[in-house]
Amino acid sequence: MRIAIVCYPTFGGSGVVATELGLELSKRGHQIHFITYNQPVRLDLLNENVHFHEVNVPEYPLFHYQPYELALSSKLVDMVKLHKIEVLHVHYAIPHAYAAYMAQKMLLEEDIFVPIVTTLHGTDITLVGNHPFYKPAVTFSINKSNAVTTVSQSLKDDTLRLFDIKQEINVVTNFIDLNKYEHNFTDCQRGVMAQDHEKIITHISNLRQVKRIPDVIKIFYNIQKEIPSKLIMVGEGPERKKAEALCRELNISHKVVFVGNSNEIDRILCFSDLFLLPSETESFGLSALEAMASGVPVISSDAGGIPEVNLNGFSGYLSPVGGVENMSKNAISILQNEETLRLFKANAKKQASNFGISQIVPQYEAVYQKALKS
Ligand code: GMT
Repeated sequence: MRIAIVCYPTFGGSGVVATELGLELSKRGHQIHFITYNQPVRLDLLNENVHFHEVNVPEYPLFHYQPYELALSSKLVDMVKLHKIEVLHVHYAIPHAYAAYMAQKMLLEEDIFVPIVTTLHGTDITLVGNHPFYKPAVTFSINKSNAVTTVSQSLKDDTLRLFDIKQEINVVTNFIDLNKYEHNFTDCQRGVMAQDHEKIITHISNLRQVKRIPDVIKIFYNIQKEIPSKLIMVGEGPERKKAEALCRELNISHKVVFVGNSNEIDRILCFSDLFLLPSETESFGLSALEAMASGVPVISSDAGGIPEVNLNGFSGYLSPVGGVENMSKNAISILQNEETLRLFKANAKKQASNFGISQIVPQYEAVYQKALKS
């Protein structure tokens, strides 16, 4: 099949999922065309099955906001005609589903039909898309898609609760290439981050408010009082400065390393002992799955789709949002006993194996086939 994938090319989970999906589809013989404003961050390898087309938005001083949707729609029309694209798969509804609908309409004028598959990722529904300024357009473009998927059951429930949806919604969960996270815990160069007797705690996100970054710092503050440890903060975002200030206030700056955005998540997770994800809302929690695939147990909130990924008392622990004391206690209970830690690490890996890429990608292929018949 010739498939166009539209996504955000940044470090966010939706772009990562879209990129990994495209690469796996290409290995299965499909022709994949990424259409976005930059080459996706995890797309380092273009080959005869993987292509990248950049959406350019020319600057014009009249515009206070540059019309990205317009440029994207036009690009989609051109690419569908040039490469005989059979399916448009858009990740994150805003504004991709809307732009795809316009492209579909323009192509129909020339008797070309290309179905739209929209994958909802989370904040396009729970935070941004739900805003009254966007809601009518988001509802419209979801309903006009030929197939709709969500990355968890929880996100499907939220979509049906918050929007007037006439479309069937298929749950196709996020996934992971388990091979990328196969490593030996004794060979991870953990010495670069901590001394032998110290445990390594990790948090990875875009450091936005929804991730409750101050909770991450406070949980670590409680942990390090009981267990010699270091905290690695991966990612960039608006909460970073506040987090650094909180570390100074709590006098733990020397134990916390902010590494910024990284393309070496697998290396960092390789030497991590525990992952923290206390988010306010989370449709899935891809970073938690990446941690688990590396054999890192997860201390998280029970928000949104996280309980579908992290199993309480097995791969880690779940607590109510804001339950810093509870999360700290659970973290310490895992870290303070080597045998318990080993068990949780093994369980985390086992739980992650339910989300292997080869189990999930055929589900998208089935959705494409269905959309083609619509
Ligand atoms: O978490 C973010 O703020 C980034 C956002 C995105 O669109 O990239 O992540 C969302 O999609 C990910 C991939 O499907 C999910 O794993 C995240 O849980 C989801 N984030 C939220 O729902 C807050």
